[in-house]
Amino acid sequence: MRIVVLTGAGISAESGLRTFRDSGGLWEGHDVDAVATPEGFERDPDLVLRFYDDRRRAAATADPNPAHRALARLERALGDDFLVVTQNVDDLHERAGSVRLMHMHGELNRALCRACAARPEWHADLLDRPACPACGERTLRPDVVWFGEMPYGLDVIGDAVVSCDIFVSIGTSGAVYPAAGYVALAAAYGARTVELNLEPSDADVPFDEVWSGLASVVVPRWVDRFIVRDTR
Ligand code: BJW
Repeated sequence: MRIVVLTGAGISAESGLRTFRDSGGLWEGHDVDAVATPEGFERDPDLVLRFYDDRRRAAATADPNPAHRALARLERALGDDFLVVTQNVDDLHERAGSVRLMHMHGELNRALCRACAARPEWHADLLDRPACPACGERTLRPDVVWFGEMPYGLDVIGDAVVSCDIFVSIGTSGAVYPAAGYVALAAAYGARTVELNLEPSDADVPFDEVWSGLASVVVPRWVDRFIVRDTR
């Protein structure tokens, strides 16, 4: 049985990281065009670098919650038949123990060099324009995928989505493509589709099964269906 899990900001909300579109969300006070487009970066790089430096620091002090840990537990049980595709740029899945993981919208803990396209691991601020470790140019930006840019790993993700038996969407509003289209794709290829969210999202097609509630509560409950005994 193959399972693909798509996660969004809602899974990290109870770790203290704000979501994008909920009331009080991250982009209140920040125009999306200003901080999440290449054009916004060209217009005001300091604003964008400061925005991501702040978020990198916030993510570093956050801890994985029971939802992240439950998915890592399920991966240990299913091995290669399990894949987490996250839209999140934090590293809470890997710190919970997930290994089979795709960061389709990039990672806060990587930089992207606009001169040589290197993608070094990066944990420090970018605002002071550090040099790229590969080419020496001071042309680093956050390695995150902004609107109008191509997400990472689409071939691998697409293959996994069309061949899974169960597709699960956790804590995402279904407002951003191509991720938002995966539920329809999985359903078209015969997968059972499941949504775990605080409230039903805006999906293209109805899910077969909907579990409403906090991720920290419903994700471990859903995972426990598949695991007989794992005390780690
Ligand atoms: C809880 C909870 C709790 C709260 N427990 N739940 C049609 C097809 C293809 C593309 C497009 C299209 N139409 C438009 C496009 C272009 C565009 C797009 O989608 N625009 C929309 C505005 C319509 N997409 C793109 O530009 C993408 N690139 C692209 O399309 O390339 C060409 C291409 C074409 C065809 C095929 C393939 C490629 C790139 C998108 C990049 C998005 N980047 C961002 C920023 C990343 C860096 C950063 O983090 O700053 O990614 S935008 C932002 O939204 C971020 C997120 O990953 C993403 C999704 O947000 P998410 O995770 O869903 O968060 P929220 O806040 O929206 O929802 C939170 C949810 O949690 C809610 O449902 C709550 O209920 C729930 N929740 N607390 C459980 N405790």
